Amino acid sequence: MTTIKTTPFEGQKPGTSGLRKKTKVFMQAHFLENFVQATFDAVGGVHDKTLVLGGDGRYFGKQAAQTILRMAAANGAQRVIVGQGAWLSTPAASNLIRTRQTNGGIILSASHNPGGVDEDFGVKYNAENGGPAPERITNAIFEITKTISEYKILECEAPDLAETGETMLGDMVVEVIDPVVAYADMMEDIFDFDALRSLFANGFRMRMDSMCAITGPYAVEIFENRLRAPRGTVSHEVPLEDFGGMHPDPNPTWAHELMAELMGENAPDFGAASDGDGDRNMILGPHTYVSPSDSLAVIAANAKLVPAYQSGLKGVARSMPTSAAVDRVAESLGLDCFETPTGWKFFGNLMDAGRVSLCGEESFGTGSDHVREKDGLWAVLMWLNIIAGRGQGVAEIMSDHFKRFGRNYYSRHDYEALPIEQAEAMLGDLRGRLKDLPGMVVEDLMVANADEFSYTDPVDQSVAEGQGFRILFTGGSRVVLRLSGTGTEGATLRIYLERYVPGPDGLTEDPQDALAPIIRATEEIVGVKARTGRIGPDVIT
Ligand code: VG1
Ligand code: CO
Repeated sequence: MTTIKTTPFEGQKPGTSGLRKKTKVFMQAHFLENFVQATFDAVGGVHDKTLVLGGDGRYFGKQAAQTILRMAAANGAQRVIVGQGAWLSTPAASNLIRTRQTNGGIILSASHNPGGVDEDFGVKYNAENGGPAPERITNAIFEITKTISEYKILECEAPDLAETGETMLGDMVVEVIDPVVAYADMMEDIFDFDALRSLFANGFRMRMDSMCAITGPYAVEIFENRLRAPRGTVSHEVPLEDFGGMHPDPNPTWAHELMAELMGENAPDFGAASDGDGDRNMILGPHTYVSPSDSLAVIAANAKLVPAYQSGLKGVARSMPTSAAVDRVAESLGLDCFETPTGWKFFGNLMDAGRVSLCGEESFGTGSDHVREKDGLWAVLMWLNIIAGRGQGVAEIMSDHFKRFGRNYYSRHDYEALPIEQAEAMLGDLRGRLKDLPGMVVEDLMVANADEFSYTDPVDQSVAEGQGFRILFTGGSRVVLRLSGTGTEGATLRIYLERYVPGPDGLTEDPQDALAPIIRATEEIVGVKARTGRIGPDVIT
């Protein structure tokens, strides 16, 4: 074992999903090592502990895994369970941490950010409940990175991770496992696989776009092997180090091939995509796009059709910027509904305490208490099970839902790579004007209330402040503004727009049209285009 002297690095606070940086930054001498040692130290060391390790297959992932194995061994870990080829989707890693009762795990991914030597890499630590590290751990990691002076590593070759089985690395067991089997088995326990097999046997056509990222092997095993959907149902099914140049972010902009297929002639009955590390999902029907907020609401309303949720949900939760569509379902079903800050870690406490079983975010994230991360393929299977149970297609399910609950027209506008100072000044200025906004009339809208969201965790009473600006208009429309915590270039401003229209009529308008007055009012109040000189958002979802 060698102890290598090092210098503190210009760390950044790990955000809601660990540390994300350009790959070349992680590849600098000692950078990855410093961050990993800081992580080990922040959790009280890894002596005698068991960890899970794997990632989304992106460039540098396997090399990073080998370095981490050598460090874990030098730090006295007892065992590391690692996916073959260093592959594990985020939800599969969460499942392994839980079912193998390990002390935690390290996931190598920058999620939906592009991969490759000139793109992004990321490292995140998940705690023993299988969920993203809570703030107390990420804060400790950050503090340690500022003073770290050495790290421990074994000077030896690490296993190549090509074959499953156990080998020794120093005194530590390296257990290489098939990354897919345990996850696919869990899905078989949750869903009615017989009903889904009949769906496919009766000619139901699906397209699953894995976007050259980690869900490919999982999707092939689940949909094609176990559910016997035709070969070729899963496209871009081989994980590639640069995701084949794709941007594995399942939204209409980046999953444009899938969009074109589902919006075109001879569209299949169902379409879905997932992101780099497999925790996000997008749901489509022929000529139908399901917004993530609506997807959460539909899943909540129909969960009882799925065996694992037959006896009902414990409660539901959504992040604050997510639309209130699920709130209406919760109200009608008599369920508790929690509103949390952005980021999956806030759901963990609620799930651990047995208060909620279903959670979702507007950013294409949906999941349940089967793991402690959002889960892309789980959401796709929820939809398939609901389609099979109701005997309806996606468009019919949506229109029935809107008739019953009304529709929360919703859209998110992202302005990417803004100069950080400019973005911060704009929101700082808004913060100063919040108290003057109520009563202001713009367009035909009057501001009813404006504040900055702060959250007190109902389980441990911890407080998270500064979680986004909310401007509420009379009549229930609203706009939320916040800066991204996961971008790696400049600042990304996210503007979340929402307007509720009760059913049963008038619910087929294009969301951008339905939201046009709120979009104009936001520009008048905040002046995003005026202050940034941009002509419009970079990404609209
Ligand atoms: C984004 C999303 C947020 C999500 C986070 C991690 O964060 O908006 O809802 O929890 O990504 O998702 P931000 O701070 O950039 O808005 V993932 O799939 O990247 O782990
Ligand atoms: Co992700």
